[in-house]
Amino acid sequence: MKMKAKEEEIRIYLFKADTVFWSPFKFGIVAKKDHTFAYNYNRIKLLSRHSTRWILPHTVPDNTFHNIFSESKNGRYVPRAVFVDLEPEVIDEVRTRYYRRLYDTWQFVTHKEGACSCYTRGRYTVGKDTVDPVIDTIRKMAEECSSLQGFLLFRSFGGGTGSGFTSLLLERLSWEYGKKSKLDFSIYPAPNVSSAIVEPYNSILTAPAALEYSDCSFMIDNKAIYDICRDKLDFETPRLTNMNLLICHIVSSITASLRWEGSLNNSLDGIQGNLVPFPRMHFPLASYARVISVDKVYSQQITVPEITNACFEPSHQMVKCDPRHGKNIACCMLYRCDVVPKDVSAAIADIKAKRSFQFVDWCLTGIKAGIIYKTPTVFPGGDLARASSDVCMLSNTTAIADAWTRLTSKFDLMYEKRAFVHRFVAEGMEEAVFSEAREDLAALEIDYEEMKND
Ligand SMILES: Nc1nc2c(ncn2[C@@H]2O[C@H](COP(=O)(O)OP(=O)(O)OP(=O)(O)O)[C@@H](O)[C@H]2O)c(=O)[nH]1
Ligand SMILES: [Mg+2]
Repeated sequence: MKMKAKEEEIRIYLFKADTVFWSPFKFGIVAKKDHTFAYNYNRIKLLSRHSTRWILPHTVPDNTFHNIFSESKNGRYVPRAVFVDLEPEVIDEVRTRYYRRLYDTWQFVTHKEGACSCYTRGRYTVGKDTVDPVIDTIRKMAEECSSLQGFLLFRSFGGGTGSGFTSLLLERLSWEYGKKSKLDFSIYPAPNVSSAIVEPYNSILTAPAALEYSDCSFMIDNKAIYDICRDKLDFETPRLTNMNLLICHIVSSITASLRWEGSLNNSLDGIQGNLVPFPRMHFPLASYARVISVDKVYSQQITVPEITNACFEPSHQMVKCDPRHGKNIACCMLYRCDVVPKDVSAAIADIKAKRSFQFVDWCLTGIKAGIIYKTPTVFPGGDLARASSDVCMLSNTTAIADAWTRLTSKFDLMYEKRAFVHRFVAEGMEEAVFSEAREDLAALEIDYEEMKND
């Protein structure tokens, strides 16, 4: 079957740990090794070092991979990604190690010194010198696209680069590519995995830019991910690598419809069109099933009602909050499986009948479902067992406000004492920026509250 070429997207990685930098892409590629990305034999060989299966170029069915790969002059297919950090060390890991051959050197942009977990350094001082080279790199990549649809950013809320520099970058992207979609995957800080005490400050300070310039933000709460790895994958103390591999599955599931033909969320615009009725309320809660460890799996078969039900369990959510205390503004379920639509409809009807899943009155569509007829794959040697199907539920629920409230309470506790504020002000930021950001968040919390009581 000949499929239409999809519009291109550019992925921008601002994460810290080396694995996160490349693993979403690495996974994305491995996820498709049976089909599309088998194109360049050398590359597949490179990617499949854990795998015994070899893929031949003639298995490539179409050119849909162009949306996330560009073809270089020598016929290599290179992920359309830019890796950015204010310090060089972390990206050097990617630059110098095994996966370096996936990329061209100009795709890595680093500065000499990091933002030291300080929003102000990321945005106003160190970051200011880096933003132009980053924009130049993105422009170069964008010029190679025939029809750029937008950007996916991967960053943390808590880091100085993730918060400060990303705010600046979002602003610049909006100037340069006003109409293009910008979606972000943002790591939400958790005390047990956190590296800095000021993460609530950074998270709140970056919120105004996220509210204004990002079209849709998927928050990934490190505490939620940590708990899933501990409880479902049986890691006593999950490491970032374990957490990142799980995040890869979620990113892969949310973005599957961008890579493959499906009935729902076929473009970045489509995702926000289905999930974001109001521009500021753009923080859908993602829930993912099925997560089962390789050691526990007895059968690869799993039923549609099982995975559908699992998505409504708090233990499968990517952000800790209680959707039973909120109302849904929009909801999509993205299946990857070989099932027929009627099974999906029946599973969803069953959920509606059994559970209290409240929608705002004016949401007439209820739960929308889309199916991608590709079974999910797993990262070779990874923690998750292979499954015949998976599902990601994206619900724009007012309950996500709980996550913001947790951050604002921590912010308030510290800011009341002006703790650490001098560090931010010393870098040249007006102290008023703190209160302005906090007010913006207060307004968002009120918006969610009003929507819930509507
Ligand atoms: N899930 C996950 N979280 C991470 C990873 N690396 C860092 N974090 C979290 O991200 C937050 C800190 O962000 P970093 O990525 O270290 O910071 P940064 O954006 O590089 O900013 P600076 O280093 O301050 O310039 C903390 O909450 C960490 O727990 C990772 O690989 N996976
Ligand atoms: Mg860093």
